[in-house]
Amino acid sequence: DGDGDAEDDGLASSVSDHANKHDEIWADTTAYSKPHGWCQLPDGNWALVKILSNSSEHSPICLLQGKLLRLNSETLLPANPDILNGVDDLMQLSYLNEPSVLYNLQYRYSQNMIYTKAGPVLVAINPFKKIANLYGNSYIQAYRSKSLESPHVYAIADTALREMIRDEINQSIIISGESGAGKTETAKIAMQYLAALGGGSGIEYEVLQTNPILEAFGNAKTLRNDNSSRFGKLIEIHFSTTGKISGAQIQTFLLEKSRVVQCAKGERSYHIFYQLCAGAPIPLREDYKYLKQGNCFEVTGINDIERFHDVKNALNVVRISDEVQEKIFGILASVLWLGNVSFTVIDNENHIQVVTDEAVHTVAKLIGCDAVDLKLALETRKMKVGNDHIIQKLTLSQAIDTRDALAKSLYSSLFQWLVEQINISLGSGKRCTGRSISILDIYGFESFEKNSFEQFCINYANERLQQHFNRHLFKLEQEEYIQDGIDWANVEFEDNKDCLSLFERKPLGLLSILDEESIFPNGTDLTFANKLRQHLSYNSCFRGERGNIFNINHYAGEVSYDASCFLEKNRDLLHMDSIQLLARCTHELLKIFSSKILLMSEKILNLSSRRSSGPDSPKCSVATKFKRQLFQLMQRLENTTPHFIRCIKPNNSQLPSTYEQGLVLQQLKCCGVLEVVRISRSGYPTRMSHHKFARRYGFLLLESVVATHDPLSVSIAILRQFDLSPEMYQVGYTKLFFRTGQIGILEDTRNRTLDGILRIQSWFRGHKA
Ligand code: AOV
Ligand code: MG
Repeated sequence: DGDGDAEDDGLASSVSDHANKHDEIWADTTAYSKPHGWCQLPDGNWALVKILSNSSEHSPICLLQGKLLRLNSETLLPANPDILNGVDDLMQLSYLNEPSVLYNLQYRYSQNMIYTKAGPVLVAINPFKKIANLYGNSYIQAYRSKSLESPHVYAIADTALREMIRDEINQSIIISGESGAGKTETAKIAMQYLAALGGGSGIEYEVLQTNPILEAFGNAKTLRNDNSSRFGKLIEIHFSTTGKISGAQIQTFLLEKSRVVQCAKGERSYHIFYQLCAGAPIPLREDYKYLKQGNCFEVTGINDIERFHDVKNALNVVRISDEVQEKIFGILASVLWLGNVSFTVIDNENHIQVVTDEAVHTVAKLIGCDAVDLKLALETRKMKVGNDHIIQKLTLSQAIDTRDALAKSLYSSLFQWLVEQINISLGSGKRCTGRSISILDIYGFESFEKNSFEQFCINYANERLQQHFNRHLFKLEQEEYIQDGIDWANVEFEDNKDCLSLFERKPLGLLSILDEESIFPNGTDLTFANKLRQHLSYNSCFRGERGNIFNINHYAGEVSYDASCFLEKNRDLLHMDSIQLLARCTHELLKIFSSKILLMSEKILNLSSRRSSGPDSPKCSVATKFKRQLFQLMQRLENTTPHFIRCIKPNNSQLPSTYEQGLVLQQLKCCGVLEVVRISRSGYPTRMSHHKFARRYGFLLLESVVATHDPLSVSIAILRQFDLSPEMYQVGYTKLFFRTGQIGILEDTRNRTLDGILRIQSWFRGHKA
């Protein structure tokens, strides 16, 4: 074996060749009789090495791509026997170390097998390309009939459907993962399966057509994902007692409003704006300031004109008439034109006047009000002082805020209203008589260079979801042990409760301090950040920095937040003058919107007058409302049987066939897959039925008990003969449960014995000849 020289210092040079060639290393999975191991290369990637000698006194000598190396035994991790190559469930791996898991996933990924089970969880690695022979009707039927059983979203949806009918319990499919990992696509694939199997009445087509609408109005290009969801969504699909879809209901969570008026370079506002402009005769997009600031109009692979037709078609399907669609587009246009409304400073106190130009007139025309009224609402604010009303002139920054608040409010009201219309069409008004399957697709964990209030809320939501994930997986895992009757002391697990309590603690948690500061007359983003530093530094998940900056150590990594605009975004005020303006508009939808907004703000005013605080009671702050929504969501999910899908992003460039080990590892670790694997390691990850075990290893027995005994006795005899220490396995009613690595020992002996038999056979053949 090997003809190179053993070199102590050879690693660096041979390794540098290998850094470029690691694909080859991964591909080198030919049968081996010597044990293999993983060694970490300087670039952080892992390479498979053959271990030639491994004694206790000397460091092991290994063969890496034809070169002999002496490695530090601590850097060498055991590799799995090759019968376990590319197994479709990570639980089958004897060694669950990081390189083994990474290798297994990569091995499968390179063969377009993007789905792998990690015990009860489905891991889905984003292929960033269309994979042939994976989706569509014939595959749906194959999973239905169980002629295909490899891991798949279809298989998860099928299990959910079966369990819903069998157990008469509502189900949920919970999809998580970082931004761009493939959650929204996965949700659609699951919906496709449910629609195909539960179809018939035609309502399933309507359910599917909600996707293009919500994506147009709620998704946008970000630096992470060209089609990033900027809202959370739970779609509950209702089934009749016969298993047919009878309707659906959609609940959305906190749309990112700020994107309407502001987005980073290289990002876009919501797709629908570009679709609308692309459909117009002249490309108007670049004339709109709200769209111009991202300096990004086209997205490769997205045809805005085609999408616009799809959206219009989908709107028709959910019974939104052409006439109403025109009204919707009118509101969208008014939002864009609002962004073009500009101001001139008229005195040295920075007071302003609205420039009377095309923009103001167009907005007024579109929303159906007098241009003079619109100008007044943007230039001044009515204030109540004692019993008198006074009129206050706005400064430039106040006027810009007022204008942007109006635009944001118009857009988010439109979004809310659309969801309501869709729900009416999907028949959520009717009572659901049968059972349901809910699919959860929220915005994934985000960490940008600059993270604001939106990331704060998004990451908080992911933190909540992570807790739900942890609890259920520990529970499931431990239930299997108990079911098979083995001794089992409950496993303690590290959860993210410290981070959640950092957010939720009262009175001194992130959210309560934010609310406190939001109603405090002298509160600013800086005083908020200072209070955080003052009160939260004890929590290991919090790290205060200078100025507005603070860091939170999330389950998925540390994120640095900038508190600028936190208070304003949390208050989310639309001034009474703007609300009254909308109420007076002749545009029909705006009347509906304004009455809703008014209702909300009256609630706020009532609450606050009772509490005698400012006009923005913390009871209705954005963060608190969001927290309440999340709690309700968790309660709803608790009443369902969950099915988890973890989406993984294999590279940050949205490229096909590019698997970055470090990036995948980081997600596996932080989004909990390695966590599940870690729990399994402390438990008994390898399970084999007595029958299979007896057949595979029975021939190794010295006494021949095989013929005369049942599989259970044979299994026990094998375990005795190998002197496996009792804490390394458990004998269940139907299966054997092994600790990590144990089956590898048996497998090695089996291979050596088989090898010996083969050698003896060939020796005999040689001597006969
Ligand atoms: P996300 O929902 O997880 O991100 P998406 O579902 O939008 O991510 O996926 C991002 C992109 O990856 C899609 O637009 C597709 O191009 C590609 N993709 C994902 N899954 C598949 C698949 N199964 N087959 C082919 N391409 C796929 V976010 O919403 O940003 O957190 O907020
Ligand atoms: Mg998404």
